[in-house]
Amino acid sequence: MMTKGNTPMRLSRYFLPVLKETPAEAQIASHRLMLRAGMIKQSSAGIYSWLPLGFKVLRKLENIVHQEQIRAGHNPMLMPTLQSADLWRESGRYDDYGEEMLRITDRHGRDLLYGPTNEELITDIFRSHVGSYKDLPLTLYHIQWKFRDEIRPRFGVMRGREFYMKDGYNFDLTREDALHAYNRHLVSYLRTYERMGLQAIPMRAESGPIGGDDTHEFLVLADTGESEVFYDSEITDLRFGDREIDYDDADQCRAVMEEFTSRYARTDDTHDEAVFHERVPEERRRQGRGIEVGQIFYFGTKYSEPMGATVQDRDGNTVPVHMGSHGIGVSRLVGAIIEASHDDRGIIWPEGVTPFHVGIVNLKSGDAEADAACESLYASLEALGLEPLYDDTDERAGAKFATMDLIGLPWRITVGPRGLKNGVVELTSRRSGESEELPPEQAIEKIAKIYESHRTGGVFG
Ligand code: P5A
Repeated sequence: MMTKGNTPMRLSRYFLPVLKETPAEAQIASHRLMLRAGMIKQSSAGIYSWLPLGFKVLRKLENIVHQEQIRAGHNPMLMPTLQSADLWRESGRYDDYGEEMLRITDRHGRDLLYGPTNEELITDIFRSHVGSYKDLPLTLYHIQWKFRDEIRPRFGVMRGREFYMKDGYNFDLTREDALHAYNRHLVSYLRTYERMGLQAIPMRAESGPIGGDDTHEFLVLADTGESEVFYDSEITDLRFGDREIDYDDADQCRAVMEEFTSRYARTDDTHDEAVFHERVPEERRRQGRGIEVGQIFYFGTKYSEPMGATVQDRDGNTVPVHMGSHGIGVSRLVGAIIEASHDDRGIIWPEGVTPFHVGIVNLKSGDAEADAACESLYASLEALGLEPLYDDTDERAGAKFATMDLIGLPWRITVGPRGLKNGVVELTSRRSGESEELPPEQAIEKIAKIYESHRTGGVFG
């Protein structure tokens, strides 16, 4: 079992500044709950500090993204946040991008910008090092902070100005190869979101400032989503599940892409009421809202041509490479998961992304037997590579339960003198609210079993 990077924690040592009051500025559940659970603190409009609990979830998501990217054969790397304006002048986007781009001048009077995306920077790296079709196909990606000076940052991390994005870029010899890369990304994204406990539906969308005609956005259905969506209800029955896929096999990737995109599903930018009515029977027509958690693009030679990113093909001709880019809104996903999974009492983390696997509540801190039982549970869980959060404080039981419910750990073990007399602790599911009494060893076994299929290990683990 994987133990790398695990951090179990005692609440008495943890920085978890939960709020009793509901912050007035927060309009949607995820924003309210992230503030109340002490996950983030706004530093200025659309810019947040990630406090320990929020940071831990962000890292879990990042880890899943890395693992699924690497599984698909993509190369992890890291590019800077600040970029030279000159590169963007080469592609023509420096002027086109508009006021969303934060422009900076350094002490020598050179124009820089805080990257809103990295098509230019990666194309520059590619053209400096790659010259032959033999080095293709190639996909490079990183997970890095981005800045977009959104006119109306809102809903906490959902529409931030500074936000964390996984952005990947594929380089291929032909349009056909690049479409394989597109489909490969679509498949790997389906897997990625499902591991996070989410259903994200690929929908036809507009490409905006990134460019190209082929693009899908991935949307999580939620009433508070910013995008209006129209879809065939059949699409919500599709699951990627645990099927094995060979990402190098273009036919396999295409088949999955077709399965998940053949039914009508569009955002309002591309919605066509006539086509909707023609293709979808009335009882299956749905209109709703969604949160955009990712987008994939194929834009051909839009950047490679003006920037001279070329390779020699098999016949010795110099040709511009075909490219696409693919983004996952990692910080937005924290909010999207909460929007999709919470109740009146707080967050309910899916097992795949929970900051701690299980909470241990000591009903009588200071009682020698209760303390010893909790310590033993804590040590056993840690030895199994799991991350418990142990509430060892001397708060009242009610307050301890309220905090556990608010921060949303999927499982809680409650330990008290009365139960211990009978040799049992209580195991409670946050989602169903159901509890069962069982001996501590059995509670541990059960928790270990639940998490067997949700092991994320360390970064790249
Ligand atoms: C694809 C990667 C791009 O930028 N270039 C590189 C392409 N696509 S995108 O759709 O514009 O952004 C990718 C994802 O980033 C998230 N996102 C945001 N998250 C929080 N706050 C924002 N202001 C914000 N803007 C974009 C979205 O999830 C989007 O799908």
